[in-house]
Amino acid sequence: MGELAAEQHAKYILKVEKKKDDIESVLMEHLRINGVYWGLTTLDMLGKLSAVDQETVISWVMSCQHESGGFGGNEGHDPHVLYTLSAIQILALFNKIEILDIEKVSNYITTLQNEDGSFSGDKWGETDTRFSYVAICSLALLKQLDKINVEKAVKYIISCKNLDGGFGCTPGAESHAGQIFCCIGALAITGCLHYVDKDLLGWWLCERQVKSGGLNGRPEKLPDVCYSWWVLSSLIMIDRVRWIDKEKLVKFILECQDKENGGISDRPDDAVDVFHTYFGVAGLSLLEYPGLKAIDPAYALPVDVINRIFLN
Ligand code: GRG
Repeated sequence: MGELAAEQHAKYILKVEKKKDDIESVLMEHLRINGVYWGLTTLDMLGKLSAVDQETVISWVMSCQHESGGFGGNEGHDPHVLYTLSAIQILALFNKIEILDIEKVSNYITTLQNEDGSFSGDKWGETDTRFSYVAICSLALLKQLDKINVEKAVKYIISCKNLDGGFGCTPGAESHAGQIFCCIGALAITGCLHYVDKDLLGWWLCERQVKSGGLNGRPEKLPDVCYSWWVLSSLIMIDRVRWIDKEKLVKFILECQDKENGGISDRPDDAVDVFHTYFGVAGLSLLEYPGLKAIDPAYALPVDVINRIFLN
């Protein structure tokens, strides 16, 4: 198992960031801004954010903004609330939120709230609890939460709660760890975790740990490093993280590293990518692995960044 190959992971992220024509970059072209957020947050947790040229990143992020105020996944792409959160998070990492036209960005997000309290991801109207989280997290980071109907947003999220204690993407949809993160994160940010049956949900979440120590996203599925984030952050927010075997999970994540060339994969011996590298390092940070900056389980940004925004 060994240790976290921190230097190699930082090198891997810096290298991927520069590449534009390999298969991973082509596949991620439409959501490049998400990839940049994953990469930069990983570098920050590893204490290596200063290796990046801030100015270049910031001017590229701003070039992804649409006249509506929302951000696209890449230059010239249509805006979506998922990409808008990544843009805000990247600027937050560099302490540059103030360069945004906050009114314009928050108006874009506000117009996506529907009558029933749910959020659409963009003007085409699909609703999903992912978009509720993203809208709430974005507006909270911009200190503009009072622009939406928070009570209705919370009511909608609660309507997505299932009998097993978990949450799905819409009312009645199957519980899934990714959606649970979104619902619990949104409820944590809005101070509404009292609506959650913490023991019932904590039980469902800790049952996600399989023999190898890794976590899956729902019953009978394979473990995947990304659930080290979705499941663990939720367990921390509801104060039940002691219900999983932390040591075994650390071991599983470390087994998914490419120790030579850097990067972390979904499962041992698979190909690495930026998404799993981020979730692996973020999971280790939540597990208090030595040498990593702490990450906030609700905002998915380093705790010092969150403190700078809310305590200053
Ligand atoms: C800022 C961290 C952060 C997130 C933004 C986009 C988003 C908000 C949340 C996504 C939550 C989510 C639904 C995550 C799950 C992603 C995933 C690996 C889905 C795979 O689903 P399946 O059905 O995989 O292919 P399983 O593991 O169920 O077989």
